[in-house]
Amino acid sequence: MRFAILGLAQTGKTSLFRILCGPQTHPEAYGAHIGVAYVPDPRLEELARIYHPKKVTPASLEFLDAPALAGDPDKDATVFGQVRGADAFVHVVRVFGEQPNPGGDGADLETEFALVDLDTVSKRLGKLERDLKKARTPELELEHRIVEKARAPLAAGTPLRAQDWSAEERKLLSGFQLLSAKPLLLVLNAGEEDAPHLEQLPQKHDLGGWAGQPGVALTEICGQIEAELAELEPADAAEFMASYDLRESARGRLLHSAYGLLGLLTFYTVGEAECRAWAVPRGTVAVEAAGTVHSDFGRRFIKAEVLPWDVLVEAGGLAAAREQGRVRLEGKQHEIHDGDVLYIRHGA
Ligand SMILES: Nc1nc2c(ncn2[C@@H]2O[C@H](COP(=O)(O)OP(=O)(O)OP(=O)(O)O)[C@@H](O)[C@H]2O)c(=O)[nH]1
Ligand SMILES: [Mg+2]
Repeated sequence: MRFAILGLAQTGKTSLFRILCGPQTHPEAYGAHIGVAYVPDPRLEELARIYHPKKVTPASLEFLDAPALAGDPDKDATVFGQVRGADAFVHVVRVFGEQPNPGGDGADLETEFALVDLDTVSKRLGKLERDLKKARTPELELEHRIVEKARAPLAAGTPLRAQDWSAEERKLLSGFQLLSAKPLLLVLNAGEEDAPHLEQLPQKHDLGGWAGQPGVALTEICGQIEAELAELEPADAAEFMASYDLRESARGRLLHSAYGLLGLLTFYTVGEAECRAWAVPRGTVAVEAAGTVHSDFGRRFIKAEVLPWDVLVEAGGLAAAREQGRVRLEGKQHEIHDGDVLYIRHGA
């Protein structure tokens, strides 16, 4: 799952990227960088205490630090081209410095998204109408109906993620990689004077319209301080946080929001070699989960042994949990729950 970090120049995009991914990042084309953020997970730590594995691998999300936006759809076309394939966006807006206008900056990007999408959709409609004149197939008519349905809100400047879509409509629209259809995490980046009362920022800047919108999450950070924090040892970090009256590091909060926004859950695989957490969408079934772990496991799936992580911890291991009859044997279509541990049985 990949998030692209967007925002105007000097709003704190790279600071946020460093908070999430640390210093190990990979340069991409056109000045963008890609990094991996590991999701802090106390449940995984407890599982690792039983197995003492060689390797502990938390779930991860990818972030792309995109070049600054100019605030104009024509000038921003290159950046939008780079981030189009992301699963969701993080929009960093400035709340520090001179005359911050986070609500306005947030709304401006929504307008840009809608304009760019309107262009994509209008071009597609033109093509569909030409094709329909040649042959009226049910497929073309269906696509025409869906694309036409998307055009109306875009023309009014409303993002597509705020609309109700059926699964069929969603599937078709996802092929167009429309910007305003993707989930959005709006990050208010405040100055250090706001560090002790970050949660009051949405009220202070009148962001009422943003909170609670479908497909939108809102988080406040103090980017500059927390980017420094991300590079300290844990003991130094605690002291540093206290000195700024910061209660919780932004990293955990941001990743938690990102997880919720994408509707993800975590399942685990355990063993002496590796204990690992996996992030998958809610609704994932056993055979899909197996395929995430290894494509061969998905193809040759037979059954999965499933038990909640805390039951495994209480039993002290999979063998003991089996003896106690606390492990269920599940088939391909069994829906995975957050916190499940899977032991996948597959053919050779
Ligand atoms: N006061 C204050 N300044 C900040 C904060 N975050 C960023 N800045 C300032 O903004 C500058 C740019 O921060 P970056 O994280 O590099 O911002 P960016 O959005 O990546 O910048 P560009 O990539 O150049 O568009 C920093 O050098 C700081 O001076 C903050 O939380 N508070
Ligand atoms: Mg930058």
